Amino acid sequence: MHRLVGQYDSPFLRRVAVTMHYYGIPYEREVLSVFRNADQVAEINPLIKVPVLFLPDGEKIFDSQMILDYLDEEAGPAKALTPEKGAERRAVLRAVTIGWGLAEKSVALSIDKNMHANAPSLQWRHRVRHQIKLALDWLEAEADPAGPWFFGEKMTQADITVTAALDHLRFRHERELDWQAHPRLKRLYDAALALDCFKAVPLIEG
Ligand SMILES: N[C@@H](CCC(=O)N[C@@H](CS)C(=O)NCC(=O)O)C(=O)O
Repeated sequence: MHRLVGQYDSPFLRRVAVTMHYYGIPYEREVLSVFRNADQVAEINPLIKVPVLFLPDGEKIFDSQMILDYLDEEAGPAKALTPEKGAERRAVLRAVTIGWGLAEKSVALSIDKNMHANAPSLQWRHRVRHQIKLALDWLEAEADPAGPWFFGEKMTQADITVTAALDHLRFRHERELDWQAHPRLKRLYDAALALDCFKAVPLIEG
């Protein structure tokens, strides 16, 4: 059995877990917090980061993008949510990178609010909020106008990653979201959250 280390409130872990449900790859989870259980996480990953995926034979993979790469290989090219090669692959990865980066900025803002509450760098916080806005605007402009998914009729990893990032933003920093300005993102977000693979991985602190 695969073992996935981390909490569902991590957008990085969540996009991995949703993808595993989508591919029908079962896993058990080890719920460790990178803050409360930092020593245990450090024994697993020297960067003290999640997600980490243990394969059934004990091999481990760090970082959500590396894990998705492995999962795509397991699923095979016909089912993989990231095309195997060429311009189509690069287009999906381009959108995934901005969605993944959006998640990174949303998490950075949470860490800043929790850990630097007494000494905030307003300049840095302003920069992160600006990066979040620009990423949202870019995703909105690039998403297929007719939808329902980022690339039209076919769901890809871009939809899962962007939805995991948007849901983290909604959960932690709702003020940063302006759904009226981003109707294409709202449509794909609603469509993705209605899928069984997303329902199986609720955004909870644990
Ligand atoms: N690039 C990594 C980022 C993972 C990441 O930053 N995870 C957060 C949890 S949401 C974490 O472990 N933060 C602890 C830290 O960076 O100190 C990935 O995509 O997996």
